[in-house]
Amino acid sequence: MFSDITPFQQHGKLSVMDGRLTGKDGEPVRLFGMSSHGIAWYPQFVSLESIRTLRDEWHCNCFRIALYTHEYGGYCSGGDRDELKALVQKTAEWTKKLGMYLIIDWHVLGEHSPNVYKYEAMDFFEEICSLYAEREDILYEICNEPNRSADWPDICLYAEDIVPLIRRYTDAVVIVGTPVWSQEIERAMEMPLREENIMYAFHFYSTTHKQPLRDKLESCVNAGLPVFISEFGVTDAAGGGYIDFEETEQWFDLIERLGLSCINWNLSNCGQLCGAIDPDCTRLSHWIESDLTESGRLAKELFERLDSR
Ligand code: IDC
Repeated sequence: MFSDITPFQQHGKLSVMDGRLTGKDGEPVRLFGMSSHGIAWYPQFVSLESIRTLRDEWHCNCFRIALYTHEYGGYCSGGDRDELKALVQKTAEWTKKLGMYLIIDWHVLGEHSPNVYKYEAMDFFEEICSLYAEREDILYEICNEPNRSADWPDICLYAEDIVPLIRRYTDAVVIVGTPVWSQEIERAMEMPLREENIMYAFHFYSTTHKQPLRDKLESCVNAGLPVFISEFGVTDAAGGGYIDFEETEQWFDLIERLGLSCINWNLSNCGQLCGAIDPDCTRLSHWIESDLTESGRLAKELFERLDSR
């Protein structure tokens, strides 16, 4: 259970050394926790109390806030930008108060390429990073899951504009999405970005993704590629289906062995299996066992296990 020292007090400012996420004293750090669903749709699950619950009852040391860009009501598709930004800012105050790490996720998905809304992303990161230039507990995820025709050179074009802009304010860890819904990390290995403190996103959903992807992850990490699992599901890749406990077990054996960070999709009662909270549950924090879906219970158990090692 959570002790008197907060995660941020323990590890302080993070950096990437020799391909590993590293804390202030050079120690290896593993971040784990929940991702919000899109905050345009499920803002009620993002609060001081919900994040406190994740810290104190779910053993989490990190929270990811997902800002969809393209989907209905997203940041670049008719959403109320001021309202969305206000929730990002409130969340940054809450995680600070709780001593948790925060990932601000620019949730590229339906637009396929991060270049579609590159100028909006530049304005967003400029504003947010200038606000948080002094913060040492925030990580920036600049494009959740490039997909379809968005290849690594396209992502590099985007990152080469966004990362230097972020660097004018902060040397915080930046997580960069990779092609094919953040699975083709090998492309980043062939042609890494030149900036410091970069990690590459790798996402998996255990009912869909299996041993060949684990082999690839393992060989890339062993070759020194800095990889951050900024999203995983214990469901299929569409967020539903069923839970493959055996595959999930194998993923977590590997995650433990490689000392990787991992963030579960998602903290909401969205009604899909990947939503951690039961659709009938009205509680917004301090959930009891029966408030959780099967995947919510499993995620909580996985974090507890990671925390005890
Ligand atoms: C899904 C949500 C679903 C929403 C959809 C939007 O669970 O409610 O309608 O996005 O297209 C991802 C994405 C993540 C997906 C999730 C499940 O990063 O946004 O969420 N997933 O499909 N990558 C693989 C799976």
